[in-house]
Amino acid sequence: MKETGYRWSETPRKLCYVLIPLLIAFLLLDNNFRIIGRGFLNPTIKKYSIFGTEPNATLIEDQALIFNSSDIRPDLQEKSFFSYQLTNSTLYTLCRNSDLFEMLETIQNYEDRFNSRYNYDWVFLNDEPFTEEFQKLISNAVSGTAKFGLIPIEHWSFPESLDIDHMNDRINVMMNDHEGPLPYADSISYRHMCRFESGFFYKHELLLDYDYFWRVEPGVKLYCDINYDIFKEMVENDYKYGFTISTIEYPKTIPSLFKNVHDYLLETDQSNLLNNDTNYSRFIYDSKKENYNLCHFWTNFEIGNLNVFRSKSYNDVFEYLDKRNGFFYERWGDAPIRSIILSLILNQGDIKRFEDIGYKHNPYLQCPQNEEIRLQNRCSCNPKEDFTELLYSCSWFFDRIQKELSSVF
Ligand SMILES: Nc1nc2c(ncn2[C@@H]2O[C@H](COP(=O)(O)OP(=O)(O)O)[C@@H](O)[C@H]2O)c(=O)[nH]1
Ligand SMILES: [Mg+2]
Repeated sequence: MKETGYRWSETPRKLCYVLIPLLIAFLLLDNNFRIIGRGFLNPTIKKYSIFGTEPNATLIEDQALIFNSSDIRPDLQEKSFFSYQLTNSTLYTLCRNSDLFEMLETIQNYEDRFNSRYNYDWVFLNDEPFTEEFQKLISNAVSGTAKFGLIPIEHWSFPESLDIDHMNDRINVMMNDHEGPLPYADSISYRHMCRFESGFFYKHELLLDYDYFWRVEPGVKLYCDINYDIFKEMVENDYKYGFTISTIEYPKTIPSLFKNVHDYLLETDQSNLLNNDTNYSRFIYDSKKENYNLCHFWTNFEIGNLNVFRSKSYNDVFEYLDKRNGFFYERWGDAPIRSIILSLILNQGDIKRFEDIGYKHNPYLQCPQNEEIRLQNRCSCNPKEDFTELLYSCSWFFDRIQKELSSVF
């Protein structure tokens, strides 16, 4: 009897040794078989997968899976471990190999403030092949999968219709402006960059897999935690485009841009888009001067629905403008191009200003004015340096228009 009793009490104990670790492992995995909360650990643990299926799978043995459930975002806690699904989105950066160390700083900041909780992918594009060193150091810093792509030459070269001598003459004029040379006046690579970001990035094969992108540039910085899935915010509210800072364009870089937009609208019988309360035309169009008011979303921070950029309505306008060669004869920026097209083709409610985000691209900072938000999100920016309400910002104007129009409808 004594022996039998011993055996019966021993068996459940042994079973517990097997079942409890299994249960814990199960609880720590999300439905993509990724470890929930791994971002709260050292990012080096990111590539650990119990099935070892992720490339370069590494488990840093001494990084124990210390899991503090109070660290988990409230929405994850509420939704339970098993229902959280990432959106089909990626961070996206266009940069050069020489941007490596500035980029690493920015990645570390974006990971700390946001991505280490979600592990979204990050796509890097370049007009030259990324070096091995670039790929190694960047992959190590990104908590999701880092992908590296080369831009096809046809998306980064002069159009056949371009008259190079004429372009050089125009560059000379810009360089000798009586107020001094315009920014990037003589830069050909900057012109390719603006054209690529206006009409080609969303066609790159690495971005074709995604529905949303968040553009990030080397050197930019987040000043507050983003304690929610910003992509999910876009998807669930059906926002097509999100921004933080907006400002005014140098008119001398776009002397003929609006005339060309206007011609396009006339030729396609869509002039009504300029005097329309259902889209965002009021944000970009000065109806008294019948001209572009120079307001644009600052595209170094933008979150967008790639399907909008791939749409016929976006590309028809882009292609029309591109044929005018203003990217080269003048120095059209992707920000005014983007802002004009989106303001015309999107409907009220489609564009979101993320006023809760602390963000800086030199020289402008957006810093939340609400102290509660700053405390909650551990902001480190000085609210007195916020650009939003200043003269050259268009964000206060954007807010005013939103308010006016929402009271109309
Ligand atoms: N690969 C590549 N990226 C570029 C080039 N020029 C600019 N970029 C990237 O394009 C973005 C905008 O360029 P930036 O110099 O920051 O322009 P700014 O913000 O208008 O002053 C940044 O992400 C740059 O890294 C280029 O010639 N090649
Ligand atoms: Mg920049």
